[in-house]
Amino acid sequence: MNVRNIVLDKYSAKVYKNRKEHIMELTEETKDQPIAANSRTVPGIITNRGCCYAGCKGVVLGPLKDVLVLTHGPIGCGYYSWGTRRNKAKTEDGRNFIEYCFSTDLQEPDIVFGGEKKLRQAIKEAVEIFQPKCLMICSTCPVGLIGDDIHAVAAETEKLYGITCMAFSCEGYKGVSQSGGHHIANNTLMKKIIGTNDTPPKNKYSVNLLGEYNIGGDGWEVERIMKRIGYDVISVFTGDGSFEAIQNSHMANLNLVQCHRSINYIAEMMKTKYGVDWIKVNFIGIKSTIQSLRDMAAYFGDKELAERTEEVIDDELANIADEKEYYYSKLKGKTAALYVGGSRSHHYQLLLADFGVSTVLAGYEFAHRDDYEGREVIPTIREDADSKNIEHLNVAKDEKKYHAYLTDEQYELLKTKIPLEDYTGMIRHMENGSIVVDDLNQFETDEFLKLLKPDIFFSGIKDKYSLQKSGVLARQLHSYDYSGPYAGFRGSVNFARDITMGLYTPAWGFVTPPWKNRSTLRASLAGGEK
Ligand code: CFM
Repeated sequence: MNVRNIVLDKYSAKVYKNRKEHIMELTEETKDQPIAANSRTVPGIITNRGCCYAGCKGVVLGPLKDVLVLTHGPIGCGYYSWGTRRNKAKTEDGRNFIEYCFSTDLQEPDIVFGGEKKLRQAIKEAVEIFQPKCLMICSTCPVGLIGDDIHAVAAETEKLYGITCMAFSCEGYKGVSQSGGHHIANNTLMKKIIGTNDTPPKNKYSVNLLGEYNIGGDGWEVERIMKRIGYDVISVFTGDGSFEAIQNSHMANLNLVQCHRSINYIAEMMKTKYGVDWIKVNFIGIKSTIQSLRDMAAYFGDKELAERTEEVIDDELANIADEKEYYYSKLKGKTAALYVGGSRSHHYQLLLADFGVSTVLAGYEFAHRDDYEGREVIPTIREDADSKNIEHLNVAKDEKKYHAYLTDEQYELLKTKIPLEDYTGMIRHMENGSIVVDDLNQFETDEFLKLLKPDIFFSGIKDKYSLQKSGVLARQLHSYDYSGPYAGFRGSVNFARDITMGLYTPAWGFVTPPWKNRSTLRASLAGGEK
C-alpha cells in the first residue's frame, strides 16, 4: 500500500470518502488529476485553518500602518490578531497604528441589545485620540449574527468626521477558511482606495508588489533589491503598506504578484479597470529571485535595465557565495515537509532546493485548486454555496485612467516568455512520489510524520511543539519564529543558517518520542459508525 493509502485506510468510510479527494501521492498519472480544495473541513477534525476575519483583518488589512483598523466584536478576536504575524512596519512620524489593538470589546448586553451604539462611541474616541485619515471596521461572528449595520455606521462616520471609512462584513464564519476574508478585503480596497490619487510615478519602471506582507522584513529586502536596480516601487500590498501609497497604485505599469492566493483578485481587477499587467514572481529562493528579476526586466524590454539587473544579481550572489556553499554542504540530502496557508508551501520548496533539500510532503490550509494545479483550471472550478457567499466584484474599464504599457503584439509575444497573468501552481514543481495534502489535520500530520520521517517540518505554532516532541525539527513558516528576512539573496542564507542551527543542535539527542517508551491509547475516530 502506498503512503497515502496507509493514512487514509485508518479513516471511517464517511471521513475516507471526503479526505481521499484532498490527498495525492504524485505519479505521472495523478499529477494531472484534480485535487479537492477550498471546501469545508470535516466537522470535529483538528484543522489548522483560520477564519474569514483572520484573512481580512489579520492578513490583508492589518499591515496597513496608517489605517486605524477597528475590530467590532468581543475582545478575543482583536487581541489574538494583534502582533502575532510579525508583519513589520516603520513610519517616519512615529504614527504606526499596527502597534495598537483597537476593539469595541462587545459584552453580553451589546449582543442582546445591539452593538452599534458602542461602535459609534469607539469610532468617536478613536478619531479624537488618533485622528486617522482612514478607518476600517471589521466584523466578527456575533456582529453578523445580531445584524449590526456596520456599513451604515461607516457611511455616517465619513460624513461626521470627513475621513475615509469602510466596513468589512468578514464575520469569522463566512467562507470555509481565511481565504474568503482575503477576497472581501481585496474587493473593498478596489472599490474604495485604489485609483483615488493620481500622482505620477518617478520613472517608467513603476511597480506594485502584491501579496507581500513583510513578515520578518521580507518586503524590505525585496524592495532593497528592486530599488538597487532602479525600480520605482509605488506600493506594497500590504506589508509596511499605507493607505496613501495604495491610493496611487493604479499609476504603476506592472503588478508583481508574490502571494497569488491572497491577492490575485486585485491583480485581475486592476488589469481590467486600469490596464496594469501583472506577472507572478517569487522572491523566496535564490534561483527564483533571479528568475523573477529577469522576468521583470523582460517585461519592460529595456537594454539598460536588463544590464543593471544582471549587475545587481552578480553582486548579490558574490556577497552570499561563501555562506551559500557552506550551508549547502550542511543541508544537502535532507528532506522536508511543508504545511502553510496558500502560497509558501510552493515558494519554500524552491528555496530548499537551492540548498539541496528535497520536499516529501507539501500542503496548503486554504489554497484553491489554481494554487495547486495552475490557473488554467479556474474555468473548471465548480462554485458551491460557500464560495457564492463571497461577493465577486465586477469592474469595468476606467476610460480616463486606463493605461497599457505594452502594445497588443508585445503582450502576445511576452506571454510566451514570462508568466504574464499566469501562475502554474505548486504541483508542477514537485517530484513524483511526494505527497500533496489539502487542509492537513493533526491526525494526518502525526501519521505522515511516522511514515515519511522528514528531517524538518515547516508549519505553524499550532503543531510546532507536538512535532518537536516527536523528535522532528519544526520551524514556523508563518512567522519565521523570531527570525527573517528569508526573501531574496541575503534572506536565503538567513533561512539556511536557521535550519542548519536547528538540525545540528545537540538537543535532539535528549528527545524521546512518547511512543518509544509507553503505549499510546487506542480509539476510533468520530463518524466511524457505518
Ligand atoms: Fe499568502 Fe501570506 Fe500565505 Fe496568506 Fe497566511 Fe502568512 Fe501563510 Mo500564515 S498571505 S497565503 S493567509 S503567503 S498569514 S503572509 S504565512 S497562512 S502561506
